[in-house]
Amino acid sequence: MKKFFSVLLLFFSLQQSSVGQQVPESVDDKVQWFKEARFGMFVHWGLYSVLGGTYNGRTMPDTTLPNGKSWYAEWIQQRLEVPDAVYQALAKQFNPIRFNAEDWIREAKNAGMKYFVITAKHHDGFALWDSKVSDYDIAATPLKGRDILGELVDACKKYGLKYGFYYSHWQDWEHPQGAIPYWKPARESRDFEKYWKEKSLPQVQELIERYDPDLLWFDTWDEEAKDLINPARRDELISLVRKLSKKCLINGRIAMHNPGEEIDFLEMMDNSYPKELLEKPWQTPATMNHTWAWHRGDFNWKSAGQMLRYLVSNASKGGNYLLNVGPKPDGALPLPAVRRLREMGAWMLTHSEAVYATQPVDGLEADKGVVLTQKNVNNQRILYVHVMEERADNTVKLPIAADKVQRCQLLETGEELGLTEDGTAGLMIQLPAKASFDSAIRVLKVEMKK
Ligand code: FHN
Repeated sequence: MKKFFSVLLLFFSLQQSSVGQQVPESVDDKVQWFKEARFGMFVHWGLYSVLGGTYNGRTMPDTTLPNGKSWYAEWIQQRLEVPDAVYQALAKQFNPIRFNAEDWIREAKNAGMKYFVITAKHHDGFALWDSKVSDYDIAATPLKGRDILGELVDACKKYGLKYGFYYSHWQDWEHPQGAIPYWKPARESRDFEKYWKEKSLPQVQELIERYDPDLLWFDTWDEEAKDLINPARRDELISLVRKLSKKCLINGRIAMHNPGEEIDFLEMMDNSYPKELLEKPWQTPATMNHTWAWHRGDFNWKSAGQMLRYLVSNASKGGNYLLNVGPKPDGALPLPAVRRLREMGAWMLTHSEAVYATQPVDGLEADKGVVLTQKNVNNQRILYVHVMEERADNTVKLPIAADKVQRCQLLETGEELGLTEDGTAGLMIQLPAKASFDSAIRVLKVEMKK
């Protein structure tokens, strides 16, 4: 009897849960595209790419140095103690003869990505566009005269991707008053406000006025930023962006320690995946290997299947996955990255409807290794059941009454799947023979009766 009531309770809670009940808000909502996009490309590319993790015979990580343990390649100037003048002279060597904006954006598009974010300026302070505010920019390289960001923006428009810029508003290792890592002796006359007014705010203004981005990706990551990026400066920057653009989204890492209410979406820490549903739209910035920028000795490539599981699992919690690629100094994308993008794109080709514009399913417990997304199509509730691991008995159980289900198919092929009512667990879905699967995640499409 007790069992009967708990099953009844489960059926009832499903009816009351958010399954398919959330109709997307108005499309006038400027964050709407972000809430539906789920998958984007992040690119870290700049002078650090010329070094690719090695300087003067040392390769990161170099534990003989006091702060050499960490090994993101874009941090090489600090981690391997490259003298500022030596580092800045790399501008003369930044000559990406194989760079082709359309090649990059086509790879993103074919992978199923809906937006693109590139480091317009990382912590080293180098601007990837011809900036009127600073001479430490693309015009100091052999690319003088080329508008790299403009070419990427045009390609994004051509292929229908939203686009945005990473801008390091806090750390700036070139401007004498920009923030530097905590372990460096403080600079003589620390006047962050000077940097803020002279470089940070004007460059953000330039980026918006010149390229009209859909989002800006600011970067802080812990308490270390809290004195310099205090609420007054955070709000000043937000006001500037709002004044110049009606559409530009702002991420939470503008002030990770205290993002406030005005940001548009939350940014997780690097490669971090929340366990809970969150109040605001959100995304995880993630790497394919360890580093963000290209590192010749980083062989820690995640598999495409693993990254698809992150993507789908984020989607099941209402979040996006911003997956990074670190192009080589000549402008080519590393082949292991390209292969993974294509593998992910192959899966997305037949499964993307279970990812884009889906909603989390709150209050419905799925089996271990199974996650759920849902959407409403013509007033019909569709439940997507993502089977992330092999199942010993080749079945999936769902706490749903069988008579509420109109049809259940394997999403990729349309093959109808057998359903049986399971007395204790609700619905038992029989998967086709294991041999017929070769993809990382199998998705079952469950159409509920109207
Ligand atoms: O220090 C940066 C790092 O280089 C990289 O840009 C990441 C991307 O999320 N953000 C900072 C560390 O969290």
